[in-house]
Amino acid sequence: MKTCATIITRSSIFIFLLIIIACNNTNQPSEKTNEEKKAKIPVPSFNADSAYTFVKQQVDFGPRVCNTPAHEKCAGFLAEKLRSYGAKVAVQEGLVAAYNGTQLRIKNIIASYKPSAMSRVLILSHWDSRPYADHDPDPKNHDKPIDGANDGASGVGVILEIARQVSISSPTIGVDLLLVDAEDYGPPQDQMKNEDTSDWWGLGTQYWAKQQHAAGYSARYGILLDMVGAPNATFLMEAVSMNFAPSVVKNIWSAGNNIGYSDYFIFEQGGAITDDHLFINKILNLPTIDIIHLDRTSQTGFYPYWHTVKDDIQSIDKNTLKAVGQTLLTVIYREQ
Ligand code: AHN
Ligand code: ZN
Repeated sequence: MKTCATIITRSSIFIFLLIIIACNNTNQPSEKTNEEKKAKIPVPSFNADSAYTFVKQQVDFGPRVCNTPAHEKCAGFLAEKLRSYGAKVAVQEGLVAAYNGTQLRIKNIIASYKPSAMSRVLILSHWDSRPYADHDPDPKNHDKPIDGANDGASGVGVILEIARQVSISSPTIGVDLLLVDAEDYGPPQDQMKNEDTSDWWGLGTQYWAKQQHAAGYSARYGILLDMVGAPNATFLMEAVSMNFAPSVVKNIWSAGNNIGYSDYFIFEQGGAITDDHLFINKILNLPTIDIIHLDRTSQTGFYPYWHTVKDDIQSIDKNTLKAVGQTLLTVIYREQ
């Protein structure tokens, strides 16, 4: 027989449960469902073998130093490849003065997907290679050009594989892939030592930032890839990126960690680097970050073969290309 007390207890438990359900439906869980929805968006699998082939194809032209036939041929290869993956491709040609007065014929190559979409993301890397191995342990190599398998070709290889993936299945947002020229024509190590030489780097990016390929260009944010192919690379949270676009850095580092690449994307602040992203932030005001291999234990602060003749195809590791490429695809495809 039910007593009055049991009825009261039962109904109060019922009401209590209703309150809990009601609360659950209003507060944070709606955010949670958004996150959950995002996590269910399928992300294509980045093919590191394909990216590696793209790195090798660039290196096989020889050093892509401005004003050389290898540079000219590689530009044609890159533009053609991007066109073959269905992008709208623009080649921006220009003449810029190097630190030593040399006039450099530059080509910035821009591949756009969904060019009329308002919501876009910009991914960039430099495609030229440095004319001097000025950090080589052997001084006889200091005036030799480098292959730049890691310094240049690795970022471009990742970008070409992203183009291939986007051509197969389209993400919601528009994507611009920008291959900038003449990043690495800065003065050799022992010249102009006591001057600020920042503006002699990133010449192609400076050119593009002052006049984009499309009038009124804008994007939500930009991601620069620099030296993303060495074995066991460590990507510290570079200081210029943290200054101009901290939330973009944190979002990408979280995405990388969530899918298992915590050995690469390290939640530690690194130093400030004069790199292409600096000019895009300063000139265009477009929040842009740098995924760059920073190594606290090496002499230069970069990967050990930086600006040496050993920056060749042998120094490229597919695992690093995969970590960076898969993280980027995750970020791009989950952007709504
Ligand atoms: C300077 O050494 C001033 N900046 C490094 C940017 C760079 C060179 N990235 C690749 N090569
Ligand atoms: Zn370099």
